[in-house]
Amino acid sequence: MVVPSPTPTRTKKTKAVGIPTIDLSLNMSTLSDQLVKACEEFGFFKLINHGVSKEIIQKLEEEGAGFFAKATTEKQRAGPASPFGYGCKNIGRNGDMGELEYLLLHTSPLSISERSTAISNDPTKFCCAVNNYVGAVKDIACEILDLVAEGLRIQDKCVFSRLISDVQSDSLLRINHYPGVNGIDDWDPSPKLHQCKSNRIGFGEHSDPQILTILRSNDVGGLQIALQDGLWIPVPPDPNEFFVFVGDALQALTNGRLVSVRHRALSNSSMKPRMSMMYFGAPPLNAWISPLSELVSPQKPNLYKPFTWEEYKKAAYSLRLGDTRLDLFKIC
Ligand code: GA4
Repeated sequence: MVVPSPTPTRTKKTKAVGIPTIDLSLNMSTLSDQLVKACEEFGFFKLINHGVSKEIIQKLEEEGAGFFAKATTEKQRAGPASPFGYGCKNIGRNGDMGELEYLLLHTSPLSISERSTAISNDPTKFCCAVNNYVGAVKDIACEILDLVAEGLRIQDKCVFSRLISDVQSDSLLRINHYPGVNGIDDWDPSPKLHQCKSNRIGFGEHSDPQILTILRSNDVGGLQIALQDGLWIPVPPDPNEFFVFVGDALQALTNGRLVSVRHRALSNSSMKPRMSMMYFGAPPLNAWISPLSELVSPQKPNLYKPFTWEEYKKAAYSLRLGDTRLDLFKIC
């Protein structure tokens, strides 16, 4: 496993960078422009004053913590993670590994209900916590996407949000649990004298394939994003706020104007485990993704061939985590 340098190295001189912050409570006409700017320059921003109740967040956090505190054999009853359920260390289907365990769920209420009995001793409580959380973050994602469409001067303001609010949407929820410094030995009891317990890869470098990701974590750090010049910057955790990532599908829909952000998580920098929950807003499997006509011009020719979300997912699962899968659909 490659151990990244803890201090980022600069490939070329860049200004000191601050992660953009978007205040959703500000009813300003410039909010949509600020959002577009953040998505163009970083493909990432911190979202404050989002209006999601603390109770909704806390209930899901409790369910996640309760599940990961169970004995390994019990957790394995909820696995494997392919297609949905509990996973430990294995990521995807092509040998990618990370120092984490996780729950991967489809957000359709039926799918959540089917999985809940293997995950929780109180499946109704678990379903409630997940459905309420997913409903709340989906609304936030739709609000952001409508503002982004406005900022891009697209006529149909719901062109992006419609894809993720569709009842057939293929959106996912993932809860990642990265062990604290002492937790690694529970998984790997073999005595390794010089085992390096800090800055191991929790979840390797990648971009998210979907339209938009909304992340919330506890107060333990580890998340890093890559700037467009390749510099990695740590994202200080903030349990009260969300972090938003542009995904590959939004990059394609906007003809490359908005960029999907490469990110990774390092584990074990803290005694306390990190727990993050991500909502991945995705289109229905049969939805077509192609650059919007308003964003294509002789100066900005079409960059991507049209593809369905199902085709894109297949491509993603046939490649490795860190591959730039959007390149497969580039018009040369
Ligand atoms: C990254 C974003 C989401 O976590 C995820 C991941 C998925 C998985 O863990 O099964 C993938 C990864 C993610 C991108 C490329 C493929 C698919 C692992 C992998 C190697 C659930 C998703 O949708 O894509």
